[in-house]
Amino acid sequence: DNEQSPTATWQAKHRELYERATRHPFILSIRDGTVDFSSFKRWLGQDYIFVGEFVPFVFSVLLKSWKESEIKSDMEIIFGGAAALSDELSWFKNEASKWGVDLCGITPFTANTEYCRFLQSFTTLDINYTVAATAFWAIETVYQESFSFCIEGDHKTPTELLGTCQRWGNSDFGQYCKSLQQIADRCIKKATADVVREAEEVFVSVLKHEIEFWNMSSSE
Ligand code: HMH
Repeated sequence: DNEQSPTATWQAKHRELYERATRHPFILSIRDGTVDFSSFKRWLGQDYIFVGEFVPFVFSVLLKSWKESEIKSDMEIIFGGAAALSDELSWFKNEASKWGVDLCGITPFTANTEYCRFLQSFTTLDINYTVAATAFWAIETVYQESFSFCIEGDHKTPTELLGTCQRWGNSDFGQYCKSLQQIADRCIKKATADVVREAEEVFVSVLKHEIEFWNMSSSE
């Protein structure tokens, strides 16, 4: 119900953009088994760089929740996400060695650099908790919705990629994204009109960055 969830309203309002981010041709190609493994390897290397920048972003959201949230469980949920990133970086290193991707030799593409700059703007500028929590929820949810689609129903996802899809597509990660959505919704409902507008803009920006990130991965 839209009154209950401002973020769900935005997902519906920006449906077209949302679908382009969560049902991108790259994701569809994984699901139907036609994915080009060199595209997958490109995505892997680029996402490793992204996650390196995502770490300080998530810790900045954690810090904002500690300063600005009166709900203790927010910090616990965000800290859970922050703590999981250590494991995630190890996963990338392990996956890269399996695929013969040299993580030291990777240069970020423009779409990645721009997305990372966007993340950095949250740590350097005075962006409030509501807006940052909205961005955090959106970033995680695009991956969750994309990769869960590759492992549900009648998929033909290559066996070699199932682990990757499971990483973000599993139901625990789905539950974690729902918790982030509840945090964002609660903050948005209490926010001023200006902050609500800013949060919606940030949601749209995340979708655009995610689309560009997939484009970069799938094109040669
Ligand atoms: C580009 N978006 C991108 N990379 C990720 N790893 C996530 C979202 C989810 O953490």
